[in-house]
Amino acid sequence: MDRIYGDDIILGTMGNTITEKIIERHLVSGEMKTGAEIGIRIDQTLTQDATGTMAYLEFEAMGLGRVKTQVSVSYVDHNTMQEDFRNMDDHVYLQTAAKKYGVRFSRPGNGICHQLHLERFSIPGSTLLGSDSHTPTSGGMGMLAIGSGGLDVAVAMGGGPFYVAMPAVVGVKLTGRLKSMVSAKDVILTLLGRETVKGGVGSVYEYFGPGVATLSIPERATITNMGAELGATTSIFPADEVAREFLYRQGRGSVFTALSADPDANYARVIEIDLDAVVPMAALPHSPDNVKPVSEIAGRKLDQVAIGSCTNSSVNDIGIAADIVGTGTIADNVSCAVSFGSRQVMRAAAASGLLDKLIGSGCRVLESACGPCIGMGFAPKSGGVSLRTFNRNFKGRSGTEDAEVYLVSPETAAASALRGVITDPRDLRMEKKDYSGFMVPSDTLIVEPASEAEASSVEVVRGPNIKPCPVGKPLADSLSGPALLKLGDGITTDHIMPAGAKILPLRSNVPEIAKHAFEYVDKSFPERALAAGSGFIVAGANYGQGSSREHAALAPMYLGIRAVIVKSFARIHRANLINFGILPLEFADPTDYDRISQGDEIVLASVKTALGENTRIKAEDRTAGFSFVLSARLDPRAVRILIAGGLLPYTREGGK
Ligand code: MIC
Ligand code: SF4
Repeated sequence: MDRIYGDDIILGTMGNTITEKIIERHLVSGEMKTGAEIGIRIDQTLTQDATGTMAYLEFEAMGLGRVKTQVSVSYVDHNTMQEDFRNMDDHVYLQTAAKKYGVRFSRPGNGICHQLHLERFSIPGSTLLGSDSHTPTSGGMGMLAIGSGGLDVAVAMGGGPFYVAMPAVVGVKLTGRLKSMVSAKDVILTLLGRETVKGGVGSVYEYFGPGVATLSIPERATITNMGAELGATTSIFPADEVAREFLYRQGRGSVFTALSADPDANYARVIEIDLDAVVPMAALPHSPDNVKPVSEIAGRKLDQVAIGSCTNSSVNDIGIAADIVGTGTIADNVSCAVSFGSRQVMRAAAASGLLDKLIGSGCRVLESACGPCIGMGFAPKSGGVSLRTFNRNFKGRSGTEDAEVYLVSPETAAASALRGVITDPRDLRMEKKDYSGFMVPSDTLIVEPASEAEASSVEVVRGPNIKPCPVGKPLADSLSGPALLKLGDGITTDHIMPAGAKILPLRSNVPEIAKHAFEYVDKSFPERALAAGSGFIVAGANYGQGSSREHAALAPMYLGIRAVIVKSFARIHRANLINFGILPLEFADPTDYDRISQGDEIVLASVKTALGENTRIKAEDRTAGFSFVLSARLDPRAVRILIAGGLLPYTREGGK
């Protein structure tokens, strides 16, 4: 056991950060040297429906049997539309697989995985691995909570370690207290403005200082949730009296462990944020780091407001929004929708009168699920301006390609919905009330797994839309083919493998979903890739930022992509490429990127030998007639996985 119940504190050697203390207690392999690969034991896992079907198919394909973690939960929250049999088939597969393999199952309608996990399962000092990039939400409760691809979660469910580069720990010192109508969302937007969407790659953001105690657990979780947009490995807060009180109210006081960094903890660098000085902020289209104070964009007309998502759907987020819109009615030019993070929040809203305020003001009340955040309905009109309390505003993610999506706090969203134009909520001169006392914990929609003895009689039900996970081919010594796409900087997983109401139902069917790869970038890509039989993607910096969806690696693999050649990668996507046998390569000299054109014939001769020796890889552009050097930065285990054709065949062959 890694956790100590009651009032004990987690001790480590002196001078340690919280991150180091938790890693030290979970270290299975490697040395805790920044950048070096470490293997850590995982106490808890979470999956959601859009990544979960593949994760359980992979768990089955590796023959792992029953889960070996302390807690594993399978949530259904992303696709709850059930517009035809496919979606419900996924849910039935997930429910029966959970029952058989020892996983708790959170039924559709129960809420969003991250909000639910924070409420019902988070434990300070434990490790959590989730097949969703916003898994760090539980870092608000002092967990080391990391997002990854489904295959890594499948391995962790089977008791295997999770491998990751030992992060640099960046200290974020909070002082002061947030002013009225300024919120935790404004804190993380401020940080994103400073650090950018790639500023956190290879780092954990660890919060400390006197300002921490002024923030509630859901406020801390808003900050750790959207820390994913920094590209960080995760973000974490101490576990203090505020955490104890939250767990106590959730009926889980016994799992509390106090957790803080040593006074002489060593951070790689320290950022200071004076909460008194934070002002309402907005991320402008089309990137979460494109931030400006709301006061600078006030007055812009809008069409839509959406309140909810795993970033901002706690009872106090909904509370302030309802209190604001409840003072009047939603402006005629605005359609305003609200989704609650969990059924617990929804019931608290009903019991406290907040729901009545929302309905009375003209809000549209949606199910407790991801909903509009992942383009499942509520798409804006053509060129529409939408204000959302969400965490991502990548082009097209809302379901409308030319929509202008702004990310804001619930305060700013509600004030703007009321006035019909972007509004600085401080103009309303209101105070936030605390509705957390209305929360009554309930696990009615959580189904317990079968006992080990009963598990053998549980049949896993697979509908016709559920196809096996494709398996990669062992690495050939030489790779050749055309540069099928040449893309710029900041390509997101929403570009590579879009989501939304049309494509999400295909998550359990790789041959079908692959037809939509790069759909909004270049519709002809899947056909050209299949015709070429083998090829490459060339791109700029921070390739693969955003989601943990392994479909962004699986679909290109299925279409014959053998290597992705870029200036730099986002962490989770790079790991997913390795897991599916696609070489993640970086230009040794980034100016070589400019010399390659889409369609050029690229050859990587003796790549397998080069990888084995972990040397740099020589490449040739036969069309333009020049040679260039690529660097792979792979540790020995990743090399073995790539040579085997991916983590599935590697694990099957007994690789560790
Ligand atoms: C997202 O917010 O992009 C998602 C949808 O939750 C993804 C997971 C997925 O694509 O299923 C994520 O954040 O990892
Ligand atoms: Fe769901 Fe949106 Fe959160 Fe992703 S970011 S888990 S789609 S609510």
